[in-house]
Formats: sequence, C-alpha cells, structure tokens
Amino acid sequence: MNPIGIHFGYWTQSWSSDPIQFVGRAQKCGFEVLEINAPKITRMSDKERDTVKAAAENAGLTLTYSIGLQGDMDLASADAATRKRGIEFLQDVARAMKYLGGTIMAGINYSSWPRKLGPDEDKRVLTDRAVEGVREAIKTAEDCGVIFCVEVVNRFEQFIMNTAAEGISFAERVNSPNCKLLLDTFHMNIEEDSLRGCLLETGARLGHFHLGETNRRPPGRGRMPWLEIFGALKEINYQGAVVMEPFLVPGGEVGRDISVYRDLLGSADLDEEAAQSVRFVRSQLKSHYENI
Ligand SMILES: [Mn+2]
Repeated sequence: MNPIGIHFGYWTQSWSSDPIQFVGRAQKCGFEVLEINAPKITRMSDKERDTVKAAAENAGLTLTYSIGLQGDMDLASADAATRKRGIEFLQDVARAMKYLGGTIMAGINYSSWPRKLGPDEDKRVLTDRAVEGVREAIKTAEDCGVIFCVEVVNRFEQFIMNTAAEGISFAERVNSPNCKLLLDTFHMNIEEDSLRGCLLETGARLGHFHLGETNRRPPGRGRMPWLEIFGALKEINYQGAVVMEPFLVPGGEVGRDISVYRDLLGSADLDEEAAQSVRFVRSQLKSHYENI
C-alpha cells in the first residue's frame, strides 16, 4: 500500500520553520512520510542534517522535499543570471537530499511560484526556457539519485503546466529518466476533464502524488471522489507516497501564499484532524487492496 504523508506547511505559518519540530507530530498522527521544505535543507550544516535524518529514521518517517522557487530563481526568466541562480539552487538541493538519503524532490522546480504570465510574455518562450533549465539542473539530480517531480498546478498559481497532458509533454521534452510528474487532486479538480483519465494518461510518469480536498481541508472532510482517485492509482500500479497538503489556518507567509483567508479549523485540533485523515486515507486505500 502507498505510504501516507503530510506536508509540513499544515502546522506552520512560515516556510522556513525548522522541520524537526514536525517529525514527532507526524509520527504521532500515524504518517509514514513527512514532506519538508527543500530550500531549508540547503541552508543547514551537515551536523544539522544529521540531526534531522536521525530524528526521521527514529520516527520511521521517510522525508520528501517540496519546492516553490522564488522569482529570483525563476528558470523561465528572461534574465540569464536569474536562471543560473535557479539551476545552482536546484543542484544544491539535490546534493543536500543525497546527503539526507532523500529521493523525491517535488513542486514548482521549473519556474517560480506563484507566477502569472506578464503582459508581454509568451507562454511558449517561457516554457522553452523552463525545459532548458530543468535539463541542466536534472543532471545533478541524476547523479544524486534524486527524482525531479514537476508539479502540475492550477491556472491561478502558474501557467506552464495546468494539466497532466502539459506535464507529460514537458517531461518528454526534458527527456530524463529522473523527470516525473507530481499531480495534486486540489489542482486536478480545477483543470482536468477526468480525474481517472489524467492518472491513466500519466501512468508510469507519476513520481509523486498530493492529496487535497477542493478547499484544502484534510482528505475525508470534503467531496473529492477518493475511491475513483485511489482506484486509478491502483490501475497504474503507482507505488509512491500519497502526501496530503491540507491548509486550515490563515495568517503568516504560508496563509498568504496558499490564499487561506478564513479559519477552516474552527474548534478542531490540528493533530486530531490529521490523525483522522490518515485513518480515512488508509481505509480508502485498503478497500482497493482487499478488492483484488
Ligand atoms: Mn501540491
């Protein structure tokens, strides 16, 4: 069965929070994977990395690494120095991940986030630059055994890949065995004609998977058709992690970037909500394994 994970942003208002504080909480809630901030590990000393690695191992957690490149590292930028900074940063991430034994690097690692198309910009030109940048950065990922998962996100957050079909075409152009797709049900719900259809189309190119309800409540608290989604993952024999990415609390950098403008937690408890969602996802996954 797929390991179940959570994105650390669920518990914090700052992307640069120290990931170690979420290890114990994730374990207690029943997770097997914790997705942490990739930029953060590039700024750590080896000693700090050792501490994070040991804590995750002791908690039985696999770490995955999330990226939303900032504007000054945009691989699609017209400015060569900006693109170079982005490539060097992604190389640093791959090396830090190798040190930590990590394999899944995922998110907006091909341009910047959030990002709209400017008035004088042409999507095709920017996509060409992004492909070229990823082709360069991914060489280090290949050397480090890191799978470079490009996330397909909805139109309000980025423009380069809004559908799995666009993601597949991007990955084909990058043409590396280490280039895979990250699909996310929150974005798929907005853009895809068919949830099952786009997963079947992606097939073996799916490298990572995010779970989110339509309003980013924890899975099981909304109206996403989970049985259809998990059934399609089973059909394509997806063995990777399923990482939930709920965001309930407004405020701070995270609330602002995710556009959380109201309190979705109410009187509930963050850890109890997460623990309940793990049980829900596990039972949904399990029902597919029992029916074969
Ligand atoms: Mn996501």
